[in-house]
Amino acid sequence: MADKKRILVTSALPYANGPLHLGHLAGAYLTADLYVRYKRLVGDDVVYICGSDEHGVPITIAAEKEGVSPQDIVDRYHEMNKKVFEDFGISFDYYGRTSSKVHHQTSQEIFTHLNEKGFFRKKTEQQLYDAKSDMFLPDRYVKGTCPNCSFPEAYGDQCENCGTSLSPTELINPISALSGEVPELKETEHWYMPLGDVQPKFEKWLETREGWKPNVMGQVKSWLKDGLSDRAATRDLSWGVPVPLDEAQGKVLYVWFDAPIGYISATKEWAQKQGNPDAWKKYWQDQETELYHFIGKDNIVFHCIMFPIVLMEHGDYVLPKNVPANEFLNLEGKKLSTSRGWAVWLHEYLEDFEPDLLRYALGSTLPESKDSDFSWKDFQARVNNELAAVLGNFVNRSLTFTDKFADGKVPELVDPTETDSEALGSIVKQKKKVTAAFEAFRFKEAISESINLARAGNKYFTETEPWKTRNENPQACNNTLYVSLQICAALSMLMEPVLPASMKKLRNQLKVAEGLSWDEINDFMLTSGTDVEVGEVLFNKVEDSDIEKQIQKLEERAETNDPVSKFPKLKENIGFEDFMKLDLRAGQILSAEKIKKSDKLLKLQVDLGLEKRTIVSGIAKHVDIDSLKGQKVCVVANLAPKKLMGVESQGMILMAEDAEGNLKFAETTAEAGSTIT
Ligand code: B3M
Ligand code: ZN
Repeated sequence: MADKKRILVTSALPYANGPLHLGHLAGAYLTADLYVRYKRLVGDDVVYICGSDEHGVPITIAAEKEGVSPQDIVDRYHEMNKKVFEDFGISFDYYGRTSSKVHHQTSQEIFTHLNEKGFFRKKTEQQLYDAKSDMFLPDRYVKGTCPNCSFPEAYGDQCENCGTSLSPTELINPISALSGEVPELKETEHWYMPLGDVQPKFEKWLETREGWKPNVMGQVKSWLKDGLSDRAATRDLSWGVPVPLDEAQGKVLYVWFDAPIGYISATKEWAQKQGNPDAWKKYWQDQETELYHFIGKDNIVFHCIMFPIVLMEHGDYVLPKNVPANEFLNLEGKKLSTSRGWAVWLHEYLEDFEPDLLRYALGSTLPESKDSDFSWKDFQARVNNELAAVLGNFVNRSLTFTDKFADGKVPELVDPTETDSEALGSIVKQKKKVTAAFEAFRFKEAISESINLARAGNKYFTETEPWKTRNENPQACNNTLYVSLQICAALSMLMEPVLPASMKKLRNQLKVAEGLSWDEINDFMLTSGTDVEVGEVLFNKVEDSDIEKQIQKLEERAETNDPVSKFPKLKENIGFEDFMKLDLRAGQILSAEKIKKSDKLLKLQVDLGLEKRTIVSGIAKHVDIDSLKGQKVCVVANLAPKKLMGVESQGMILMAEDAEGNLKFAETTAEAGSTIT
């Protein structure tokens, strides 16, 4: 066997601000796991690192939306995401988190080292500031119109419509995402990475990279063509890694500065856990290491340009050998969108199906070189027509025939025909193709060439008709079973990366030892005379009704989240202070009468606990006036009094309007006078 390589693989650290969906798996995790599992079988020294990205505006915005602390958010989703990865068999050696102490220290050390080398350029600049919330508005804290495509909902760091990366001050008509106010400009000081200065050196390094995917290299080249500009490594925020300088009080490191360093910190923590705290160094500081970052295409600039420049300028670290980024996965022909509910959540998937099925179906449609589509129909077809009808069926017929006609043992191969030898030969032939595909990060191809071996096996089984030869020519039958079982054994290893749980079952049935290496995949893995076992069916078919249920779930959720639904669009956010100005109280209607000359208005006497009020309300057409007495209601108690049809109204009753325009009481069970907050 060739010399063992030292390989460090990372998958993008997902933000711990929500659950994971199909798009995540297809982007940075399944491919990396396929690669890592393959490389482990090859016998290389592999460490696979990931963890939660717990800083940045995506976290604080999620916390503000829910009215909880950022720590609550990251604690919740770190655990949830870690578990779902485990359930899907994503085989990280370590899953860290960027809120850890080791991470804070590591990022501060790297910042300090770069700062002492004079890498950063300190600049004072005008930035958007929300006076009402007393806060600068970096990144997603500001929304506005994209200067590139005029999309009205672009963020301060990026337009999700055209993909352009932006800085907040480039937005047309910026609005604070916090208060809805128009921000002002205010001076602030930041530490910038002068990427442009390093560009020539960086380009030289880039030229030495081999085998990068055209979609990745293309994007990198286009950034370089435009010329790299300075990027701030610091932010005026309170959540994050504090900038380790006295003069930078109240500032934290930019999340994209600290997050990739998370790969290093997590490797340190992994090493500590191994009981060998220095073990991380050889993975990050010995130039023999092959470093691979697996990511989605939206992270290319950070992993292919910014982080390599940081590492290069630091001087002590290994730079990536390759960054096999994926494109995007669409869902049922439409762009995935968590805000619109157009997503399949991984934890929900697991309520209905086995993880291996999705690993296979998704692995077969990965957006490797262009965007691809996941549909439930395709999922069903992959499971039924490939996993069940080809792989499962082949394994099942090979084992049941052996059980019935060969005493449950691997028979001898005697005087094989050309057909037998050819089928046996397909093992090594397909193994070569699968190996080449894995080495070139062509995972779809690795999977399809693996299943092609099962296909060849199935075809061979049918052609040699063991159900006939078992009477006419028992040795021919034995030869068919020998060859088929060898193919099954090879499949149990070749398909281990994509189907870890099912292939383990298969190895058990075939008595293939655990711990074999890729080198040991050949056409004589099973010894004649070995007992094999007919086990449970490996893959059950997915019924139409299973799929319909999924599609329905998707559509229902999309409807409730659809921004162009039957309900009016949500109004702009208001600040908490604005909300607190309202004095809402529980009340109870004492009496109701019609107001003359009006068919809409009712004059109500309402008990507000501390006092009684007269309230005029436009609900006459929506309620039964005789049943109003005793009705509990919510009242806006501090609305300025207003005369309506000659009657002074001293407040307002809260009503909910449905899609047809019917008004219903916003009810309460509280005692009259209770405050509503
Ligand atoms: N958390 C962005 C993302 O989830 C970011 C990746 C960090 S990798 C260092 O898309
Ligand atoms: Zn745009």
